[in-house]
Amino acid sequence: VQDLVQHVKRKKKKGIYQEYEEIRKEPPAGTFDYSKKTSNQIKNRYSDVLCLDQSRVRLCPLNNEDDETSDYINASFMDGYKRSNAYIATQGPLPKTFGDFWRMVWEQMVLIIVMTTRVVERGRVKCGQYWPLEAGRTEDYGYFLVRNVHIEMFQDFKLSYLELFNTQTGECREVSHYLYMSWPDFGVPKSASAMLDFRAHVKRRQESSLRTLHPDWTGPPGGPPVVVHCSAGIGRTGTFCTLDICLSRLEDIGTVDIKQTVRRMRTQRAFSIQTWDQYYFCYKAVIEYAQQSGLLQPMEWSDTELETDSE
Ligand code: PTR
Ligand code: PTR
Repeated sequence: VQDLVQHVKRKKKKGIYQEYEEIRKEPPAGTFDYSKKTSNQIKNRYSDVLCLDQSRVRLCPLNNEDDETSDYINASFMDGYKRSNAYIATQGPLPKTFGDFWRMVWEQMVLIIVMTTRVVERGRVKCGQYWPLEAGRTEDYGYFLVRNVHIEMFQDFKLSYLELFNTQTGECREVSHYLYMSWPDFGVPKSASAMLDFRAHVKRRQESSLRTLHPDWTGPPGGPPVVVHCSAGIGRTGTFCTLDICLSRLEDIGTVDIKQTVRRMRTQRAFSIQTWDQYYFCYKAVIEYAQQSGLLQPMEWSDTELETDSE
C-alpha cells in the first residue's frame, strides 16, 4: 500500500485524472447485441447503458412464452477478488422489469441486494420502487410476493429484511436489502469512512447469511453473487465493487491495483465508474482504510498536497 501512496503522490490529482481518461478511452470489450434487440430496448433504463453479451445474466426463459428475449435483463456478472461472479451489477429496476429482477434474485440464489442510489434524486426518478418500503407490507411482483419483515436503521444506510415467496413453487427465502442513503446526488462521499463501514457490514452479512441460510452450500466459495445497483448500474455500482475488490486484496496480500481492477471490471460491465472523482475516491478510500487498519501512518498521507499540478 506504500507503493499506492507513492503512486498517488507522484502523479498528483492531474495524473490520476489522466489515468482515468486513458481507461475511459478504451473501446468496450465486446458487443451489446442482446441489449439492442427491439423487444429488449424497453427493458433498459438508459439507451446508452447496455450490457455486454459475454457477461450478461440470463434469466431462465419462461415456459409459457416462446419469446426468445424473455431471458434478458440489464445485468452483468462481475468477478470479485479471487471469486468469479462475486457480483451482479444491474440498473435500478424499471416498473416493467420488477418481475424480472426478482426472478434473477431467485434464480441466482441471491442473499444480499445493495442499492446505492435513492429512488428519487434531484427531483428525478432514478430507480423504481421495486420492494415494499414499509415493514409489514407485502407487494406482488408477478411470480413473486415480497414481504418487508423488519427494517433496521443505521446512520448512513437502512437494512430491510425481505421474504421472497415464489408463487410457482411455494418456497420462501430470506433476502437482505441494503439501501445506502448518503451518497450525494453529484459526485462522491466526502469522507470514505461511512462507505467503508457500509462495505464491512455488507461483507459480514453475506458471510453470515451464507452460513445460516445455505449451510450446505456447494457452489463457488463466498456464496452466490451480491446484487449491486444504482440508477444505471455503472457509476456508483462500479465504485462500490472496485473498493470491495481492492480492500479484499489489500487484506489478503497487502497490495492494491486500482487501475487494473477498473479495467478488468469494464470488460464485464462496460463504462464502470463514471466520473473521475469516483475513480479518485477509490484511491482515497483505500488509503483511508489502510490508515484505519494501521497499515499506514496518518502522516504518510495528506490529500491537500495533491492539489498542485504535476510537472
Ligand atoms: N444516460 C444516462 C445519464 O447520463 O443520465 C446514463 C447514466 C445515468 C450513467 C446514471 C450513469 C449514471 O450513474 P449511476 O450508474 O451511478 O447510476
Ligand atoms: N445525465 C446524468 C444526469 O443528468 O443526471 C448525468 C449523471 C452522471 C448523473 C453521473 C448521475 C451520475 O452519477 P451518479 O448517478 O453516480 O451520481
